[in-house]
Amino acid sequence: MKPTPPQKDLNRLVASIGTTLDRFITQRQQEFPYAKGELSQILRDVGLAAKIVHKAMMSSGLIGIEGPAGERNVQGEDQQKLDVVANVRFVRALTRGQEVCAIISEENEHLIDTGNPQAKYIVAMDPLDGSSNIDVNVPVGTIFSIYRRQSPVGQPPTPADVLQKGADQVASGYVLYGSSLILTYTTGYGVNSFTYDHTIGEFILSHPNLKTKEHGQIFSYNEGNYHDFGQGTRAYLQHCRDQRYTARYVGSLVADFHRNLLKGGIFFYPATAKSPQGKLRLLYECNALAFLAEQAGGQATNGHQRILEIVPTHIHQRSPLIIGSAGMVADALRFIDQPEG
Ligand code: AHM
Ligand code: MG
Repeated sequence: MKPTPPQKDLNRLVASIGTTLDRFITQRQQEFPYAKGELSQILRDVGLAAKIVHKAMMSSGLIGIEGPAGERNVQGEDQQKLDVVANVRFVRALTRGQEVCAIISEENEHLIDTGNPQAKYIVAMDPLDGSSNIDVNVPVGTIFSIYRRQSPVGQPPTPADVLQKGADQVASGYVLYGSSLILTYTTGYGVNSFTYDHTIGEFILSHPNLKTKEHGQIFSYNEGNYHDFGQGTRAYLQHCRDQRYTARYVGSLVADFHRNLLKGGIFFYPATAKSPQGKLRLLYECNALAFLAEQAGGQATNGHQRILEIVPTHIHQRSPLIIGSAGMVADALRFIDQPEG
């Protein structure tokens, strides 16, 4: 018999790997007696697709899937090849999981009927957000929102199924393909974030019950749009400068949001001359992050209304977005509400 190693070595050798995404989802399953495991399966499908997209991304420079695909998406923006890859991977994973009857994607003009009429859920997603950053190796993300369908189970889903306000989301989250691969989600019971351990192929709980600061020190917006912003917004941004806050803007919403969530801060994408309704999409960008922000103690508004209360009229509808630490968003609204003069 071999001698037993000293206890401290043994502890190191068999240290707990932590809680895997799968185990965490199973443990939290009892929060959804009505869901019978379908919602959990969707979250697992998202995790699987994220790993596959991450793998494609890691070798994109080698196998030639960086750069434009030569098509334009429904928003008239150039589709990058990885956008297309991510869209296919997520749509396939969610379709094969059989718990989703319809998908709305930034990359598809119309609702995708997954051919699962018995399924109770709808997913709205931006499969690869921050796509202009793909071919320069800057972090990008996937954003997703999950809703219960409105139409009766067994029938084909309709666009009305997805035109629900953000407050009706049953879950939302994002994947951040950054210096590590991170999956963050909420089902309305707090925000939890998982980091991918590639040596064992699992997401491990790394940021349990995330709460954002009431006030942070970071402000994030595209300075090139400054002169297009309303007077109140410009006054608040000047206030941020006067306070000597730190300016940080990646240009990938997921990355900017994740940093501000962890460190405390505020992100702006107001209406501009080029995008009079704002640039970001309500159903698969703003709502998902607004749900997460609120669950983490933050706030999200379009400048006049809580994001989660906006009733959408179009699946690709845009919205201005101001999101982040609750105290900073409240300060911004005070500046924005002041009469012009
Ligand atoms: P995309 O979904 O086509 O990638 O566009 C959304 C992105 C966000 O990730 C980011 O916050 C914003 O557009 C950046 O826009 P801009 O380059 O105008 O500052
Ligand atoms: Mg995109």
